[in-house]
Amino acid sequence: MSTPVEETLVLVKPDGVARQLTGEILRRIEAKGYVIVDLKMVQADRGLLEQHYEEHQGKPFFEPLVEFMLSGPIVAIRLQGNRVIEGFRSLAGTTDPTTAAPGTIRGDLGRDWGLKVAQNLVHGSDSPESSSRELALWF
Ligand code: DAT
Ligand code: MG
Repeated sequence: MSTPVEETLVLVKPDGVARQLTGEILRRIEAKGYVIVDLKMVQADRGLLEQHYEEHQGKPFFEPLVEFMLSGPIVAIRLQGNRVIEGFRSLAGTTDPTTAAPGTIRGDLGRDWGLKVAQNLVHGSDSPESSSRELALWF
């Protein structure tokens, strides 16, 4: 059985850019064999972030999340490969960086800084519907 080629949106969040981990994160993505189709550095605005995180509106971490994402530049990546949506989520690790598995981006490079929002270095789309929606927002 063959699997379709997919695209996903990856973001290196402001903590990843500020900590100069963009190269390390791209290295892991490329070492896995996924193809970087497009890439840019962006300073997001509130409107973009509110749309990007619309599923989280009303949650207690929503406003700190938007403020964090506004705090510095973000590297946005259009990534392509077979099953890349779940594959990148697996590379990234689970949301909480303290307990994300070692070997993952969040597990190896992230930690809890005692802030109101999980600063977990990367975003990856969670479904084909999300990836289409998010790629249209960012690219
Ligand atoms: P993911 O980024 O793993 O898809 P998510 O979509 O549930 O996670 O949440 C989006 C971001 O919001 C997440 O990367 C970090 C932050 N976040 C999520 N749940 C949180 C919580 N309980 N406390 C603080 N920040 C949280
Ligand atoms: Mg998510």
